[in-house]
Amino acid sequence: MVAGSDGRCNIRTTDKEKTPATDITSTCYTTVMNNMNRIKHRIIMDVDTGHDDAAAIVLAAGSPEIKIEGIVAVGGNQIREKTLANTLNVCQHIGLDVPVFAGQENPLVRKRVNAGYIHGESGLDGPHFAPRTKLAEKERGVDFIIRTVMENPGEITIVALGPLTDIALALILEPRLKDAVRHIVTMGGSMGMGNATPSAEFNIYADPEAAYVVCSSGVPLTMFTLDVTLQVTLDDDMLSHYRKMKTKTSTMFCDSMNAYTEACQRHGFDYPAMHDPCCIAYLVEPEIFTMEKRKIDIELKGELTYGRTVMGFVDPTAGSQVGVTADAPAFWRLLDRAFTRLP
Ligand SMILES: [Ca+2]
Repeated sequence: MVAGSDGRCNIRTTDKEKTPATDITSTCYTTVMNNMNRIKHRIIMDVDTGHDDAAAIVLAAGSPEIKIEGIVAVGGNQIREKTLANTLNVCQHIGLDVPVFAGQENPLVRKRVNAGYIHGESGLDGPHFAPRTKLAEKERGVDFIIRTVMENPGEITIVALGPLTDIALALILEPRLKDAVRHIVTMGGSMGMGNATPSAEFNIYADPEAAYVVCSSGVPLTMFTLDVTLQVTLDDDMLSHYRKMKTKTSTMFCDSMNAYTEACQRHGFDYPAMHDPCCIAYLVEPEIFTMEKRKIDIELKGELTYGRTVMGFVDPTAGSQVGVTADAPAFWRLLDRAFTRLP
């Protein structure tokens, strides 16, 4: 069990871990108190679920250092309607009772693109989900982000795992957000080759103008680019290790990763990288990564370089930092722990 959006014991008890009715109150109280003492970060996740987004939700839900205030689904890997459905499915499947909101459907300026060629027709091909009963909240995702951050100044970290459309729009609609948000941690960009184009990584390429708004806003920003996320890749041994766990969550992960692996191999990669979960792992255990302070600029005009992240020289005074190296075994240990805490 883990605590949810309001600190209540709101992971559903599964068949695997049934608790006698008389013990539920004291067990929940103890669990909640233990979790509240360990919480290091209150986060809003902005996702375009997505295979690696799903893994990031699992890692966050299974990490006692993290309290998820809510999840916003933005258009990205697939259209918003699908990323929202995938997010709701994942939350329902792992019993994560946090509010889920619809983010923006379209990028700020550019024509919409998606990554169905990797994540499939649904955006999360592979796992099978029970009929969905979990519903999205009525409040618009961007309004939820603004409201939650402004009501909790200095407390909320935004973990942005898709195109930065929602985050940019929130900063435009409420400029005070930049001083009220604790931190923005995002997966995106590349210092070397891109993956959507030779120059640009997908999340940035899918909404470069939004990335420009965020990176030029002066907000405390940490970016995990392909250079570091590609250091944490799945392989057959890891997949076999998780397949043996035979839990509801690990089975979803393995079914998802099988489809993701096949798609990656069709596009010239041996194994899929744990791109998005790196952001969660960093919050839980920052020592897993080495970082460099660098200014981050976004190329908006280049015909061949549209959406490229241009990193400045290492500069201890820069307001942003980028991941450089990852300790992959330490990452997998965190994911292992998450699986043991989920159904
Ligand atoms: Ca993503």
